[in-house]
Amino acid sequence: MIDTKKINQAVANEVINGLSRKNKSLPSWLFYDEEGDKLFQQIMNMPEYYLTDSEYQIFQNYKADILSVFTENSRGFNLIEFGAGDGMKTEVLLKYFTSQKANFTYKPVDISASVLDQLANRMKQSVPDLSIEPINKEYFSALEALNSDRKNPMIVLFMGANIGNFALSEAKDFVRKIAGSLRSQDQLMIGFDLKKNPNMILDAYNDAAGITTAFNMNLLTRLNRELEANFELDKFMHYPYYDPQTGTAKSFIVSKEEQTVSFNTLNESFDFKAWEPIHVEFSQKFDEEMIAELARQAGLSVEKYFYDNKKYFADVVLKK
Ligand code: AVI
Repeated sequence: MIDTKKINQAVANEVINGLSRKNKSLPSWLFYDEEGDKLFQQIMNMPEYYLTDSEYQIFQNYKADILSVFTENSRGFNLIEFGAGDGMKTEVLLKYFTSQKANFTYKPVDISASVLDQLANRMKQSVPDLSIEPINKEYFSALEALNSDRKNPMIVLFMGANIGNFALSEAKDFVRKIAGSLRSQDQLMIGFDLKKNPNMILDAYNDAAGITTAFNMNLLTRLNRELEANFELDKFMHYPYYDPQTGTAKSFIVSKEEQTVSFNTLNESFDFKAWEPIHVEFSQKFDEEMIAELARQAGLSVEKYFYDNKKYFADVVLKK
């Protein structure tokens, strides 16, 4: 590989591995460059994208019950959040917990220092009394570091249906790994998007205004910019799919014709057949049986389900 220019090696590796496969695929984290972050914010405001409102409603309706569950073992706790994003929903809980004088420290974890800075600034403004200690580490190094020195129980939050962006087998590994760091008084709260009318799910990943299409196609723009690829966007299309039996939603970018795409910085090119898909995202939907199985295989039990009014979404507290 030619490496004379400054390229993002992680992105380059994903492209080389993913586009060389018989069934082409690219990981969904590639969506989130600066433009992708903005488009995702817009998706969350689309009428079809019910997920954000559903989880927001859960926190509004059950913030007091959530605090009771979090404090049943100990008055003090560390609140560790993986993948907090802009913190809009977490803020509901943090404001309430602080107003109730709960004894806790909020520890958002992210590998991006700028994401943490933005989050900390937001919280300083909106929840001035909050005790916050951002952790600029990879998720599991953060848990390891926390475990080496703590008195209070920890509660790990992984909300916003982020668990659905793993393949189911990877989601199981992920929960098992978190469980390995939990002690008997600790808890884990995960946000799950639930199985529902398949058309509603499909629409959430195919909004009429075309924001999800723009979000997915932006991945190609990113590769054109960062790796000097020559994807012609009008020769590809966004194709969402949902299987109501397995609960798996997938997004594909499909090549509309036979073509070759070159990557200047990699000195590589990849051939596409007409209608050949690149799988770019899982958005797994769950039911209670699947959630119980996910917990069981990690040696955890389900302590409490919190649902929105329409049962579109659930935040579920698990414990050892
Ligand atoms: C971040 N994640 C939970 C979103 C989802 O619903 O899977 C990402 C997304 N992709 C397209 N629309 C939203």
